Amino acid sequence: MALSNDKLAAYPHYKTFSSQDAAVFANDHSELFGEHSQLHTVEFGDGNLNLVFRVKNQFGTSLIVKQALPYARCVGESWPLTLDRARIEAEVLLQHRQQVPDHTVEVLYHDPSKAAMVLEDLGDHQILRQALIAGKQLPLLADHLALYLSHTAFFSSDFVLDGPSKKAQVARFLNPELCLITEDLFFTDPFCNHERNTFDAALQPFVRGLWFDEDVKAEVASLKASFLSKPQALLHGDVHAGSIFVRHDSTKLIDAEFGFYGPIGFDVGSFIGNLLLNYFSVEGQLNDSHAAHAQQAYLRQQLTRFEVCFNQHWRDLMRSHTKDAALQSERYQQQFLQQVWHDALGFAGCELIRRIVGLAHVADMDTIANKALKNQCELRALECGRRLILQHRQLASLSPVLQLLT
Ligand code: SR1
Ligand code: MG
Repeated sequence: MALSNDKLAAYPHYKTFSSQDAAVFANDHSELFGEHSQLHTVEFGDGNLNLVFRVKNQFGTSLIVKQALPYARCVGESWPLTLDRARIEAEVLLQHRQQVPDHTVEVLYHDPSKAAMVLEDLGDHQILRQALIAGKQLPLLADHLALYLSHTAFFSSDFVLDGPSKKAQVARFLNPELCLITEDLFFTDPFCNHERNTFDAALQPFVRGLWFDEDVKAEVASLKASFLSKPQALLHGDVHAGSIFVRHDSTKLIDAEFGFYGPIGFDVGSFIGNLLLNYFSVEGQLNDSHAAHAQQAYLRQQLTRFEVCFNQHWRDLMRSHTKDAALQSERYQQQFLQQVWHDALGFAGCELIRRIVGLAHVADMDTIANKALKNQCELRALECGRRLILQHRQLASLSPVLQLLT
């Protein structure tokens, strides 16, 4: 497919892959298939931005090829988007996999000039969002996310890297175009009457209330300022329930194209926000009230467990792996962790609101068939989001939030 788009100017070797191109790319850059393989390829990407192919041979061996398009897939060519996001994604995943190999998808090969990469196939896993909507309970989810988020953040932070190395990393992962998407969709659009917003008419009174609430707007402004100007660690940048593959005993993060150096609380808060979105959707998704209560109890338990495990990892890491002499101050370390939680709870509040009011919704809510019930679930989530935003600087931890949920 020939495209004319100035995002392509720096990419003379770029061509949007056909299924055949994806098969050749996977075969050329992996030993996995072997000489007599007959390859079958399907494009099955259902995300907002990219092409995703599964290339499989007649023996069932398979790989994933992911390629960035020079525009946002969910909107079309009218929204041009940098191809550099494929490089960022591959490099973030490679770095995160060094810290947490068990919970990061494996990048087998990547070619920035083609904006493409070969990934291990996680076909025996399921997207977390689908699992949660179906009422599945993943017992190790909180432990795994706490490990992933604490280790990836800590080892890319000032606690470990010296000034010049950290600044080189910050420069390598500036990711201005993808950050701008988050700056707009997460912090700006939902809090004003923006044309990209979409929400049901029944939510109008609540949403309009938000748009004119100066207290909410001031808190969101300070959260956005943190997102813009707090390069604490190399974030995944988009830890929603569609970026996490799960199996009963396994959890793997994928899709790190929004990666950049930002506030540690952003990834933590995005994850918490997504569990809360599912929590508020449960009554609309699960007809059996016993099953619904059990699912909500599971989600509260996982949120509690996540907080405990994250704090434990973070304190252990700060105590035993801090290289910077000044940052070894115990009092500073306590204050730092406290600040991460203040930020995280505020970001979680924004995630709750932007996924109901903004451009990019979540299936947890959108697939609730009964409209009145859907709006009831959405309003509860919006109210929780509003409170989190207003109170995040006073909230020292998740537990008072969870108490409000019971
Ligand atoms: C146009 S991109 C919309 C959303 O999808 C991504 O996964 C991010 O969450 C982004 O905000
Ligand atoms: Mg994604």
